[in-house]
Amino acid sequence: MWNIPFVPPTASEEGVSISILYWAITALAVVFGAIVLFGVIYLAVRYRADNNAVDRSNAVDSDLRVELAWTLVPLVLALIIFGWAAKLYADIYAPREGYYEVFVIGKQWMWHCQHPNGVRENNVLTLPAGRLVKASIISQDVIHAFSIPAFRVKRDAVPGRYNAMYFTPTKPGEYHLFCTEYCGTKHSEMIGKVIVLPEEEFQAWLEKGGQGLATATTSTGGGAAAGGTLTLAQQGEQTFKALGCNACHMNPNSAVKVPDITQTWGNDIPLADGRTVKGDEAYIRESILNPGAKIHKGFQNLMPPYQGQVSEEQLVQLIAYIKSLADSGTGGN
Ligand code: HEC
Ligand SMILES: [Cu+2]
Repeated sequence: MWNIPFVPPTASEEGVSISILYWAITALAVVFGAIVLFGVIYLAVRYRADNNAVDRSNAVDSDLRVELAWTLVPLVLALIIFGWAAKLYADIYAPREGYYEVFVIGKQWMWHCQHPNGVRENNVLTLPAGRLVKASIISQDVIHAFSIPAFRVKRDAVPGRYNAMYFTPTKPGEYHLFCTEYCGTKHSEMIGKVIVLPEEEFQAWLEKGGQGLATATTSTGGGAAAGGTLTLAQQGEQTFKALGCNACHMNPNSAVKVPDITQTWGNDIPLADGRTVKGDEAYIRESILNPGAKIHKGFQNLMPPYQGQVSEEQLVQLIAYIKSLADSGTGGN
């Protein structure tokens, strides 16, 4: 009982700022609480019924200065806290640049994590210290929530949608990982750990394909190609072929006229109904599962829907592959 810490360790840049905000709000609450508490005690004692020492004639029943003070001071304080908290919120949830990306898939009842170089981990997430991390989070079944108290971050894992959050781990060590959204019988067992390694150790760990640590649940990526693990994008390329996507896409002899998917990622996609959408994870995901929902302008609804035929893991791979086509200069802008 007594080894439960009063606050969790603070092991991310964002966590430090959030802790400062948290203690500032606590301090304000204590100060105002004390003013009210001691004010009540003082007035109750001074104006008690049998105290004849006080003059009760001409009692003041309003004073504009006092009313303005107790309205404006809390208003200004509340606005400062709002602005401060909104900035910290945006640091975690608004898009940022220059990150290391991991994909997190929640399922009843475990966390599955995928690194860009192909390393996979179950209920463990290994991260480098001192680097901005983007976690792209999705669920395979019900709503879960991915929570790392030591970093002061959490985000819902929602089926059908990629939710992102950003944070910068600072201190190497081992931290708790929780599901914080009730998700069924074994919700309380949906726990794991986040391991933060110094940058060089992390690189060495990645190169060894995620081996070498006491994380028996870690496994290397699919397809044992010569030379080691396949990257996430390479796994995606294999999945692409395995599902027969290349019968139409990336095939110069395709009988069906298809959009150039090297031009999909990061570009504005014109749709047949006149709208324009961004070629992001959500668009690619929907284009695979339910292609008819958004038809690329100038093309026909000839792609079969893959709903129910691809797993979340395969979708993450396919997205990484299509993204890599744009990044590698074979297309893109
Ligand atoms: C029978 C041919 C065919 C197959 C097989 C096929 N597609 Fe398509 N795909 C199309 C056509 C036609 C479109 C354009 C119409 C549309 O937007 O649905 C398209 C559109 C797309 C788009 C949107 C691209 C953009 O820039 O708008 C993506 C992404 C995509 N396909 C991925 C895949 C993946 C991944 C697979 C395999 C799981 C696959 N396709 C299998 C024919 C095919
Ligand atoms: Cu859960």
